[in-house]
Amino acid sequence: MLKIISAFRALTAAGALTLSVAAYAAAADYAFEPVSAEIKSGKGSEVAVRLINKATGKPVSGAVLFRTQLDMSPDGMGGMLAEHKAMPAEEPGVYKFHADLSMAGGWALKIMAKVPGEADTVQGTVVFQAK
Ligand SMILES: [Cu+2]
Repeated sequence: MLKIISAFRALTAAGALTLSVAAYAAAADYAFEPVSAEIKSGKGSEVAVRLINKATGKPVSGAVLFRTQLDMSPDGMGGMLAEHKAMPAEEPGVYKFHADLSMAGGWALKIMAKVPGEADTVQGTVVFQAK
């Protein structure tokens, strides 16, 4: 009986491991990239990212970017945040924001998103240069 139980436990553990690896691979199939890595410093700057499916190379529409942070971590100022507001989508797979960038330099948009058909949260960090 003990042997059967431990065999079952081993099987369950192996199954759980396979599942989590598969889920990770699926979320990693997506990437956020800058529409243009160079943006304007100042108020109302346009910050846009494109979500692509890495397997097909195609843009992915309909994602919900439920959490975003825009900060200057690329220039060692992770505590420096910028107010930003989501704008209506105009192009498939492109997610646009208006941001008030108080300083020129490197800005990172950190994103957590729900993608249609993907159970796991997709995360991304996109770096921009404000001039
Ligand atoms: Cu700064």
